[in-house]
Amino acid sequence: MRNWTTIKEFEEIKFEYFEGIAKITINRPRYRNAFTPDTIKEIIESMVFCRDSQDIATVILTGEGDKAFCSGGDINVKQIGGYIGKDGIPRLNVLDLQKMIRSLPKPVVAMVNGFAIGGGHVLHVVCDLSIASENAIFGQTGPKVGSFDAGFGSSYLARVVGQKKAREIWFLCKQYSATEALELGLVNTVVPFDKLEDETVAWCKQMMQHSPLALRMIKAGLNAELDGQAGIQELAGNATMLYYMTEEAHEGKDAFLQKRKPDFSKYPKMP
Ligand code: S0N
Repeated sequence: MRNWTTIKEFEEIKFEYFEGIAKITINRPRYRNAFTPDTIKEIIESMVFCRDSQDIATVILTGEGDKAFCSGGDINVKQIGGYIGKDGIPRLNVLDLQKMIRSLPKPVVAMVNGFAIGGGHVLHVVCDLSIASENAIFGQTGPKVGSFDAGFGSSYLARVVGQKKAREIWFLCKQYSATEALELGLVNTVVPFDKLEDETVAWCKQMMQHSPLALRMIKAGLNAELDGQAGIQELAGNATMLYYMTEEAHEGKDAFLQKRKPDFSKYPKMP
């Protein structure tokens, strides 16, 4: 057992830390870890913290218990126009979270400990890596229960498993075992439930031996290929960050502040 320390107390999630790894656990096992708008708000707040923290290199997303990773939106609070949280406003803020997971400049690993269904399935799909326990079950239910995710939940899924399988997953609303998910390339590996956290932490630790900037740029590049202007913006933002680390960029800033003409002639023009 690892000694996870609580980063912040929340009502619907756990947010914990261990040796460079943040773990976000959806903590609603009574509802198979279905999310409400408030669950999502708490995860987004935690993700912002992970993004800013110098101590956090990788993030694990999981669900409490041995039954479910996440069973999607909490159908009890689904109303006309979206899901209702404490503020009474209907929303689909899980879409904000999907974008955030994809653009977080650190690896996000789904530790799939049971059912990953509906919007919960989409959450694992948008994570960088998925590590599943043998009892994990995967599937979309939208067309059966009156919802659908035609965004990342369909288009990115198709990039992962191919167009035919993505259509099968959505049109037939079948459930897939962990072994089937592995064969589909939907998850990276499958381990016994009692090894799930060990394996996930081992993968995180292996990534943490590598250059965080290299991982960040690879993630941005893989996103950019799929995400159009938004993907280019993300990749370009990383390039700008790197440029800001150069003397050449400082010369422009210094010249402006010193009220002189910048001298960029000394900087290399790489082939
Ligand atoms: C997960 C399933 C397969 C587990 O089955 P199992 O083990 O037999 O347990 P159950 O007895 O069914 O469940 C135990 C208790 O948990 C409650 N519960 C389970 N899932 C939910 C849920 N999603 N919401 C609320 N409660 C849930 C059960 O009701 C039960 O309670 P009690 O004990 O009181 O009977 C099985 O539970 C299952 O199939 N669940 C439903 C899964 C589902 O259909 N989820 C999809 C919901 N929709 C989305 O996720 C939409 C995604 C989304 O947010 C979105 C994104 C982009 C664009 C649009 C949308 C959109 O919302 O439309």
